[in-house]
Order: sequence, then C-alpha cells, then structure tokens
Amino acid sequence: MPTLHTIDGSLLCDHHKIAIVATRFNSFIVNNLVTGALDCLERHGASQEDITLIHVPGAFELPLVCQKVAKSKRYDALIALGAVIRGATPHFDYVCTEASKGIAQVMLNYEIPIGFGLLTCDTIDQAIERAGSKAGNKGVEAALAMLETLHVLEQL
Ligand code: INI
Repeated sequence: MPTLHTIDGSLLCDHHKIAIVATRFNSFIVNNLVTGALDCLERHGASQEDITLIHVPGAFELPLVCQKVAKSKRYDALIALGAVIRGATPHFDYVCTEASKGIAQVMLNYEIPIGFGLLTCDTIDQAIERAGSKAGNKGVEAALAMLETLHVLEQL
C-alpha cells in the first residue's frame, strides 16, 4: 500500500530572522498583540537579536513597510500587527481592505510568510477581547501561523 506523503510545518523558531511590523494607531490594543507575538516567538526558540520590531503610523501603512522589509531579503518572515476599529464613516472599510489586500500581495509577490495579525473590529470591546483576553491573543495566532507557513515553505 502506498504511503501518504505529507508536509507539515514545525513551530520552531531556530535562528530565523523575523520582522514584526506594528501600528502605533490603537496602540493600547496593538501593544498587547506585540507582547503576545514576542512572547510566542521566544517560547518557540527565538532570541531577541533575531527579532526586529518596526512601528508604522496605521494599518494603511502596513503593506508598504512590509513590502520594503520583504524586498530587503534580510528577514525570513514577517508578522503584521494592527487594529482597525469601525468609526462613524466608511474610513474603516477603506483601511481594512487596502491593508489586508496589500499584505496578501506582498506575501505572494515575495513568497515570504506574513502572519496576519490585523484586527478588524466593529467595537473597541471586540478588539480588547482579541488582544489578550476572552478571545485569546491574535498576535500569538499570527506568530504561530507565520512559523508553520515558514517551515512548510522550506520543504517545498
Ligand atoms: N489606522 C489604524 O491602524 N486603525 C484604525 O482604526 C484607523 N482608523 O480608524 O482611522 C486607522 N487610520 C489611519 C490610517 O491607517 C493611516 O495611518 C492614515 O490614514 C494616514 O495614512
């Protein structure tokens, strides 16, 4: 009987260079995502000198800076962290759409994993829930997804 060939990504962070790109906008939320991502990376083997934390003004700037980081070829993977919270105008929709589309485009264009830790929430409460309380910490989830994808790509 033929054996199934499977490819799985480990969650180890062994001497990989990781860039975290995080927004200053809604920093009271995003700082918790950053803390979660850093804690996760370190628990999975990363040392601080392998991690670079880059701040950008808001989610709209995430794609450009992620692209510049990817283009530099100095990093093996990225984590994009931010929080967009709906206001009274359609601004939310434009920022969310462009940020998520742009980050996905960088990932595909440069074949580099980007953990997607951009919260897109209707309320501040929803954002708090996802930044280290009731609904976990999306910074941790983004870091884990990035590590798994990185190790899958290395085997392809
Ligand atoms: N940027 C965010 O990261 N989150 C938001 O909730 C947000 N809202 O709601 O306006 C936001 N706007 C700023 C935007 O990302 C740009 O930084 C700004 O437009 C300057 O280019």
